[in-house]
Amino acid sequence: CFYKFPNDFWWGSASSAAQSEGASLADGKAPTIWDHWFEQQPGRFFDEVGPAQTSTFYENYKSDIQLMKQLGHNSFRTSISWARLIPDGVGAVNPKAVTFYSSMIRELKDAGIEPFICLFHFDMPLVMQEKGGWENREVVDAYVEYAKTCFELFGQDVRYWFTFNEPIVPVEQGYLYDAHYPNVVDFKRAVQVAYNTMIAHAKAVSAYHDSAQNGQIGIVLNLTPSYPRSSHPSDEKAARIADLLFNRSFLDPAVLGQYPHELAQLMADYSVAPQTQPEDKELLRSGKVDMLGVNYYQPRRVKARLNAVNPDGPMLPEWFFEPYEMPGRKMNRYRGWEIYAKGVYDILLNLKNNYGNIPCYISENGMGVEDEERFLVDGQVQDDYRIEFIRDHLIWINKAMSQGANCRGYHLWTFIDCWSWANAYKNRYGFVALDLKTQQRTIKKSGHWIAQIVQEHGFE
Ligand code: BGP
Repeated sequence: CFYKFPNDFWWGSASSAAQSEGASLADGKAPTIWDHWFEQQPGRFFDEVGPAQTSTFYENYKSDIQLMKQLGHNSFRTSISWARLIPDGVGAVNPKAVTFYSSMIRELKDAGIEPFICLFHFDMPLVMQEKGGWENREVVDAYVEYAKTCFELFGQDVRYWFTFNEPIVPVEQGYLYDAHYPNVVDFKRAVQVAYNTMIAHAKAVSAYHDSAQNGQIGIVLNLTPSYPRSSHPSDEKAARIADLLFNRSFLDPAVLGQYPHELAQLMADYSVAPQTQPEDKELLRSGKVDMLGVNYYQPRRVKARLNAVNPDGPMLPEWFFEPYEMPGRKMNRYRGWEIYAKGVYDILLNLKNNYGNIPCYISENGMGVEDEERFLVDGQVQDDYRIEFIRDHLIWINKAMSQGANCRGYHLWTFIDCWSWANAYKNRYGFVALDLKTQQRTIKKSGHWIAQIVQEHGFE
């Protein structure tokens, strides 16, 4: 059987400014929360390679883009750094940043690679976080001005924009689970952050539409299908609430322009509803996306809560369910994430059936593996496990498409092994291996494999 993909399918990989550019305090760039956090916690990060260096894309973008071309890419997703473009968060634009991003985008276009550009990939400018981050509506307005600046500066060349990457991650990791800066654990504040992010998103979408540019704008969401342990009503209820909290809390306002009634009710019942402004409902309604980026790594399996929660402990999403480890599940043991390729099919069918079959792109999918040097043969990483991972997911994507799902592209996380927020360079994800000492790039087996798939528009 040949798994055929449309000739105009987008094939590529994804990265982000903070994780690939490096030069994090060079050429006028101001610090983000990541630069700040990294400095605060020496020794915490593997290898001590931080955002100041990462994979030196700022310096090497021209040759890296040629490498993308060699790997058959016809699209590439990355982000613009707000702190590089507008170092004070508001006001003056940094001319060196304009030169860099214009040149990078032009270089991609000249190589026949379509840029998919995201405006915010976790990298809050420190100066904005100091004003309260997303809890402060002033920061929302500053973001919208930054977004408009990007549309004006780069909108001639960029046809695909994303307002945010995985907006739930700063909410969970920064305001619930104490894993990212600002290390707050407070459900009510987390809800406010989530809500204000979506207001910022909706305003940016409307601003883009008002600018009458010739392109599309969307948001990248990490969708985690929620599967109940059993069909028992209490397990199903647990899965429904997990879905509400982790998926529909962003998916519904983004695509349908309103929050699910059940979610609003739940927030009210627990006295964690966000502060709103009278114009917000209309803002959300008029800020619906044109398309969606879907990041998919793993499903969420849950069961009804059996053990009572500690009422004196902080409120957490886990009050409503318990994680469930399905026996026999396939694991990526390096990252501790389940591998379940059918999840991507379930997401695409859900978008088809319940979200107007909105056009979507797989904006991230991938497999992080530790110590890939072990798999070196004649200087090339033999990452057959990654090929199998991608292949399995593509088969399910193909099946969803044959049933009418509106998926238009696939981007692997990531192009060149890159720096990661909590794990630095421990887990390698790329089509291209990076030697941290020399910054030398070497194409892995999967990189050659994808080039062939793109050329043949599919595989057997
Ligand atoms: C996604 C992020 C990426 C990337 C990826 C891999 O959530 O959008 O920025 O980091 O996950 O995750 P990790 O690097 O934590 O292994």
